[in-house]
Amino acid sequence: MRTSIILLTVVLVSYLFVGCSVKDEPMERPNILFIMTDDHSYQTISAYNDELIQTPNLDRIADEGVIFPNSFVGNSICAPSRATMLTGKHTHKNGQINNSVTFDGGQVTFPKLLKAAGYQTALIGKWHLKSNPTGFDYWNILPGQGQYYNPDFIEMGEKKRFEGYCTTLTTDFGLDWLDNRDKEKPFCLLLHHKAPHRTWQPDTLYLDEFKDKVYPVPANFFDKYEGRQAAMEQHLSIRSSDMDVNYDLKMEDEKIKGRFGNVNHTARMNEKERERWQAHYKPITKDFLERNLEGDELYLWKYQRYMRDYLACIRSVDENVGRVLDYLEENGLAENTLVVYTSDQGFYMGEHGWFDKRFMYEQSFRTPLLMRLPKGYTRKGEVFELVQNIDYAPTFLDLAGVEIPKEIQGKSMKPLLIDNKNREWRDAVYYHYYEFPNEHAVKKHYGVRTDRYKLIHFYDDIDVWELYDLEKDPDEMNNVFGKPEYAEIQKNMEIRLAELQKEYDDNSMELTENKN
Ligand code: SGN
Ligand code: CA
Repeated sequence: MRTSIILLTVVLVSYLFVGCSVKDEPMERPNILFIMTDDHSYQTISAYNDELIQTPNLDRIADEGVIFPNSFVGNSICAPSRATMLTGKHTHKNGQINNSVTFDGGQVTFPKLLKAAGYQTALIGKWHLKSNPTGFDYWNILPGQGQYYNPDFIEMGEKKRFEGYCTTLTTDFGLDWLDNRDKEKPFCLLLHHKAPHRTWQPDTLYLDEFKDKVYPVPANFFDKYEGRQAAMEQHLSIRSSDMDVNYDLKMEDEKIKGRFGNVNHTARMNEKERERWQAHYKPITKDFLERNLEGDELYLWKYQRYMRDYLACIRSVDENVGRVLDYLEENGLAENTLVVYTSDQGFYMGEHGWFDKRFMYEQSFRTPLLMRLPKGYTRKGEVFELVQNIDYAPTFLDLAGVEIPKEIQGKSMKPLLIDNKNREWRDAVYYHYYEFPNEHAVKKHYGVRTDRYKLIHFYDDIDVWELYDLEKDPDEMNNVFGKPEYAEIQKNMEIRLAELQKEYDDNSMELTENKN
């Protein structure tokens, strides 16, 4: 009797133990839903910063999962960033150094490897890589930059126009695909939005919601760029005609001479949309003409208009992310799906007086990254490690149990997602931007960032170094390169930069440098 009780206890305890440990194991082959927007700044997600807009649905991902305050890109512009996330390699390795070249779709990408491993793969929305997508069972993409209103989509090679607003349509197509997928297989869906890309055209339903909002002006809006030549010579200023009153801010009147002629913003709209648009913008245009603003007053007016349009675009993004999260919950997919939300890069919301991206300064080097984790991944809250868009591909492969190819330069974030224990991680991230000379005139540059310091070298038609102490100078106003008190730090950062260029095998500055 006693022996059988002991035996029974042993069996029970081991059953419980095994049962528990199985339950706690990170789940294998989770679904992957990779949502990416275009030019969405972390400053305009309330989980990061709640001073500009409330984004309850994006926050849901962070609240139920993790948020990365130190998430970066390797080259802050669209096509390069997309090629990086597909290949897990910096742009000098995947060839997509700027927006102009065509992506080599013959390369190894994570969708191809997932597909080969039995995942169903789909890409819906913005693509921008010129060559046709490879590695997807299904694709339905926007041509080029895409259109906000009644946009064209190219579905598996066939172009068709659709009625509706781009962010909503992209989501509709994503939900349709989820509904009709082969439910026997895990899925990997890339849902990639056009919004909130320039020229920030909101759903006409949400225009008025932001009309009377007044946004705080960044402390360095009137930056004079002292000691920062490349920052001085850019063309991404709200305080100049770089941001055009007609083209960007939608003031249409024969008295307003835009840089690109008088652009008709309602060309693709249906009658209802056009009516709502006119009802919103006409009184604003009238008021603008009457006030005859100049100088700083004009710049501040432009900033407020820019913010309102941009944030109204985010309003739709947030609502549509909510629709997808609801779908996952209603269809029993919340527990076995990794949900990732990110942007192809960050964006300036008036910091330094700017819009756009490209620079290695914080607002455009950083990109939002939120994840809701599948069952068994118990990490919660902020993950402070320095992560980068080279890390997405290896992370997805690792979660799916697929071997990570040696050529991939990123690191799997899987260990960071398992629990709240500290893990070994990298101490620095690398950056290299090439698109010069081009629109916005941001010089070529490369650099390194640690948790506290950033070293940048602007090159090509310029030879300027910058060093920032991000703890003392988070707004990057004070270039301390060459200052004696930073000599030691500068030396260490130079060494770290050379090490990273060796590690990532980057000598592309020599290849691309304009020698004339
Ligand atoms: C367009 C925009 C630029 C923007 C680039 C790259 N001009 O050319 O402002 O920097 O795209 O953006 S626009 O007049 O067409 O709006 S990216 O995100 O696609 O790389
Ligand atoms: Ca972009």
